[in-house]
Amino acid sequence: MVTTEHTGIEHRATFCRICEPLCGMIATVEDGRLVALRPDKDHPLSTGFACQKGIAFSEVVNDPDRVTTPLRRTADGFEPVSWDDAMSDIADRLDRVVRTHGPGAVGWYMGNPGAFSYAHVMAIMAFIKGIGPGTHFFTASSQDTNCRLMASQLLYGTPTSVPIPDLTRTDLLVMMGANPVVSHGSFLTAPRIKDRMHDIVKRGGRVVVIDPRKTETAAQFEWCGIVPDTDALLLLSLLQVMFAEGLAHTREIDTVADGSGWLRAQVAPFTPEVTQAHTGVGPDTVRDLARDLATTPRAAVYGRLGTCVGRYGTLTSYLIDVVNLVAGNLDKPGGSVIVGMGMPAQRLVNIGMGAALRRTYQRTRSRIGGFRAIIGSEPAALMAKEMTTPGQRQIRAMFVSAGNPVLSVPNGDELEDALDSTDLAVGLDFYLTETTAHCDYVLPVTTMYERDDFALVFQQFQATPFRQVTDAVIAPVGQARQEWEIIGELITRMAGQSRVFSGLTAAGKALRRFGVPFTPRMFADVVIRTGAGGDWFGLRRGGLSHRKLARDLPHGKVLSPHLATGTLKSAIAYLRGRIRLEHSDIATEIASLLRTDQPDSYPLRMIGMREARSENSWMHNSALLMRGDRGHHGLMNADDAAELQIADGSEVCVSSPHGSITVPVTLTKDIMPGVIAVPHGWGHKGTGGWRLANQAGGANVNRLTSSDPDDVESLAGMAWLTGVPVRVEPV
Ligand SMILES: Nc1nc2c(c(=O)[nH]1)N[C@H]1C(S)=C(S)[C@@H](COP(=O)(O)OP(=O)(O)OC[C@H]3O[C@@H](n4cnc5c(=O)[nH]c(N)nc54)[C@H](O)[C@@H]3O)O[C@H]1N2
Ligand SMILES: Nc1nc2c(c(=O)[nH]1)N[C@H]1C(S)=C(S)[C@@H](COP(=O)(O)OP(=O)(O)OC[C@H]3O[C@@H](n4cnc5c(=O)[nH]c(N)nc54)[C@H](O)[C@@H]3O)O[C@H]1N2
Ligand code: SF4
Ligand SMILES: [Mo]
Repeated sequence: MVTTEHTGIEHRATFCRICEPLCGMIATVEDGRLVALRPDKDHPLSTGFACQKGIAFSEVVNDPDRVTTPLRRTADGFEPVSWDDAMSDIADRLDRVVRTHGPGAVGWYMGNPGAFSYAHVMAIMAFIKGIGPGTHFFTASSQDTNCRLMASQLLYGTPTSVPIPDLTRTDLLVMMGANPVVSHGSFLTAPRIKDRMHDIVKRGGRVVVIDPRKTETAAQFEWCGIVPDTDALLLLSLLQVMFAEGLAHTREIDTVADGSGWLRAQVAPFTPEVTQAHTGVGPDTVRDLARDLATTPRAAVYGRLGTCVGRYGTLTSYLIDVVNLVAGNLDKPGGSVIVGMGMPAQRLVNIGMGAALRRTYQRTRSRIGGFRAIIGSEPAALMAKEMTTPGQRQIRAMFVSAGNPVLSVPNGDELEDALDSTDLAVGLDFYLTETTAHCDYVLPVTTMYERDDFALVFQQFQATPFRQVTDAVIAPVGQARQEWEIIGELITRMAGQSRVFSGLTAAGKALRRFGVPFTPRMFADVVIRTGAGGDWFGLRRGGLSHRKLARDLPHGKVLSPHLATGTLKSAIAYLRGRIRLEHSDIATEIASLLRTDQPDSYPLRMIGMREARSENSWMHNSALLMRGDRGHHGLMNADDAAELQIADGSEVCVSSPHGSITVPVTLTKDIMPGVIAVPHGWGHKGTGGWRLANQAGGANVNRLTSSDPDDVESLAGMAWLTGVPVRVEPV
């Protein structure tokens, strides 16, 4: 909707895409320039809420440090070049790499903001498919969600069926490894999530937060402290109690799942007394929680980043769903629910997709470490080694879009050298970052407000089913272009020179012959029209299409007040339509749980910590967010610090077997003994072009994490980012 106050000023309804709630925003546009952002009061779910980052985003759009022309690296820095020069040189060099070394010499890393642009994701898929078999693909998900997807692949046969807690109806929410008061929720799209959690308490329910730190979320609800990276043991003990005390909903389990006998035998040794020594959670607490979960009619366990980035991410994610199943809470109102897109043939779509993705998983192995591919992606922790290790499929041309892996992936130093060693490195970003500074070309992209959007990836994680699309609210700043346009042009240029992409461009030509140039929006339209609430191309009167949403419903539309339940079968991709509990890979993980121990010289465990005014590595250049001289600091237990003679606010040296950093620490009682929390995304050091961020500096915490294949989680290739053994010393 556009309201014109007086000539030149417009207020346009749109939505924020920095993080997952996708809060409604009103953009004030003056003479084509985005001058302000404010929360949209008419958005049915965020109802006038937006966080500081969302509001500060106009500073990113208008940042004087923003890259707005293509840049080429020279011996002494970067120089602006024309799009045509940049694209023709990139196409030539890429063509040479593919001709000489084959498609396996090409790699792409897509970072977190990529997931918020459906067109960006689609274009990369087309690119990788077009280059040919063996092309390497990495995403931020191997530092985030791949194990959650893998657990779904094991249980339901497809990584795309991921349950979420039915937030608006639950009476007991157990949150493990998530801090939504700061993060605003993840794999759970729920605007005003903090309010929705307080609603649970208001209706007489409870929210229990299991976390090594008494976080901003834990402080507002009930906190249960846990030793980092031991959640799998806690979950096993919950299951042990449920089976031993006859609380397990056995009839229900056997109706929907195969393998309950196997499961029961697996969990039997893990009594709360056995697990307590590892988790630090007392047997009474475990028994009470098991009883509450199994007897509260509307209860759900939800796990997120903290349960994904330890050494057992897949096992832990698997066990969270299994606890929900055994407690009788899967696919129930107020329980844990797989949402899906609500397509009429959802089950058939899942069966087809699940079979294809399972086949890819079985057939592909990463060159380094032999890891299997989760939705076609490899472990990013091994990306540098894939560039530097000679042999077939060594990466020689590397693309990085919407990511800053030098700061976000283990061993950034190794990655900097690796990028420098390639024949071609190209970054698609609107900043010169610690990563893109190592690219031969940096191509300027539009920000989210300079492109149309439909948050495809997040539709199935909505706590309240909802649809919204947006047009671009301003034209691209400077010479910025959308990723899909850049990739599309590269595909066209390459197809002109070699045979790669000829299939894709033929399909594009065929469409154009019918008078329809292909745009990603066509795909979004099909999804909207065939999904829940869609118009089924005219068959359903009053239903939604992209056009209708854009034209008539600028603040979006709630599809129904609550999630649909009783839909489990359509989410299962196994032909039998039943959940599979028994997996030898899971048994192997369980067997290895008690074997791992802490090296003596690294007695503490490091965890991560997100901050309200940061978004991973990339919002440290906004004056609004950096006000008050913000800098990087860790958080340490006051008793541990006293023992080490460390004073509040002093600098400490944190070392792991892989590296060391120096960072000031704040002391607190609100963290488990033996644990230190250090935020990631800092460590700006002047290679990047963001001046304010560089001034703030900080340390790259991922110098402490491991890029050794032995430390990568075996089932989903997850980086090990929590519970990292460290030593802390005063400096
Ligand atoms: N303000 C802000 N918001 C963000 C981001 C940001 O950088 N800043 N990043 C966005 C991104 S990319 C994501 S993926 C989401 C993540 O959102 P969340 O999943 O909510 O993740 P975090 O906020 O990192 O919270 C993870 C919690 O897990 C705890 N933890 C660490 N190790 C363990 C463990 O072994 N067991 C248990 N039980 N807990 C553990 C940590 O103490 C922490 O409180 O946030 C998004 N939102
Ligand atoms: N130790 C530790 N490491 C972590 C984590 C942790 O908790 N602890 N968290 C992990 C998680 S969950 C994640 S998601 C990753 C994030 O890791 P990455 O995605 O690799 O890094 P970001 O810092 O999010 O960098 C995003 C980049 O994208 C650019 N950008 C923003 N919007 C757009 C856009 O629309 N298009 C393009 N082309 N570029 C854009 C920004 O300028 C920035 O340079 O970090 C992971 N690393
Ligand atoms: S919570 Fe996330 S989506 Fe909402 S305004 Fe803040 S950054 Fe944007
Ligand atoms: Mo993430």
